[in-house]
Amino acid sequence: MKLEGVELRQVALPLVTPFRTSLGTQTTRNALLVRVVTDEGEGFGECVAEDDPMYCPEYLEGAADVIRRFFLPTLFGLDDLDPAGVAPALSHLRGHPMAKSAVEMAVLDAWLTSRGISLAAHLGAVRRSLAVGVSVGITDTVDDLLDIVDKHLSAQYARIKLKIEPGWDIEPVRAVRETFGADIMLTVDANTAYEAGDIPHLAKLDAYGLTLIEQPFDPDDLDSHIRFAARVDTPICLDESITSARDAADAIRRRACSIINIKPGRVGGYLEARRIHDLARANGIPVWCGGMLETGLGRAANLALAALPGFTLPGDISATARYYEKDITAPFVLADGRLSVPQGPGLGIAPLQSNLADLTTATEWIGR
Ligand code: OSB
Ligand code: MG
Repeated sequence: MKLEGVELRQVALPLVTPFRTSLGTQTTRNALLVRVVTDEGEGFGECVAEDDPMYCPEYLEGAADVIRRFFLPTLFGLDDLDPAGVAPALSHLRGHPMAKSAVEMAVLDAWLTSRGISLAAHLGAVRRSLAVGVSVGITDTVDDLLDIVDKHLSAQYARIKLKIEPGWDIEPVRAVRETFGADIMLTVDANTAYEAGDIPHLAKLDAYGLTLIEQPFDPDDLDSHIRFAARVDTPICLDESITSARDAADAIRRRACSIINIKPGRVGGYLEARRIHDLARANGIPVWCGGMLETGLGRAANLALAALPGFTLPGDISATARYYEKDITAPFVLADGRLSVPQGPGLGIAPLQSNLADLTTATEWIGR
């Protein structure tokens, strides 16, 4: 396959409700779409970097810049482009996993579509529908939180994840557990908001039967995760700390986590995500698919990945209505608490042209 040109498209999707985490409050999802045009057809990728480098060092404008300035000149020079060749071709360029993932995703979509193969089948999916979870932001009051959790449980989400930060941790967890009972699957995500000195406080979470505690400490502070994991019964899950299969192997070996959140963007692509899945599975470590408030394109690809056998916990892959009134694709709708895994060639879903036009804020064509 030969790359003929790439369209970089910025889209802006207003969120149905602001999403507050320990990192800040978000009201609009700005995303970067990558459309590759090849001699065998087209494909779409989504870059999950955010406006600001707070969750990770990447940010949207930087991702667009590194793609146009460094990735594309390299890829235009290849005579035979295939999905497995994207990461090796870009490996001399350090970092920027979310930008790399978006380009690899677009090449996967184009290549698989021209061969009539779904991303799910290509990755090794074993399920056609998945129970999914929902990530609940920090609210002004515990009563507001209970109302939101109640609504999500009524919609049959299989797992509730509460965002926590210092001052919003034990109390909301206790209230949700007391109100909705021992049977709901409940987790928390701190997005690195704590320090080693908080371990005695965080250990109180052990009383609430959480399925996991996600990323309490800095991405590079494996040591505190190791100490915390040794002190509590609740499994520790890493998100921000894991940026490659090598990181995952290291964290597992050092017992910094017993569960891994896999986000393809964070680890440089769906193929590296599958390698982490394979490694975790070989080590008896459950994985689940994290989310970055994806548009329908990223959601379709995440569903394909999360249908692999080692994804034994519900992912942060919620129905479209939890995020957006209008998405760039047809909406994903929960049925009995489950989402269907797209089965068509490539991503199995394409943008709705009129929605895409309405939500686009900028486009740029880069020819070979
Ligand atoms: O830490 O998992 C996270 C969203 C943006 C950045 C980081 C995270 C999240 C979420 C939302 O928790 C997951 C989703 O529903 O897309
Ligand atoms: Mg997280």
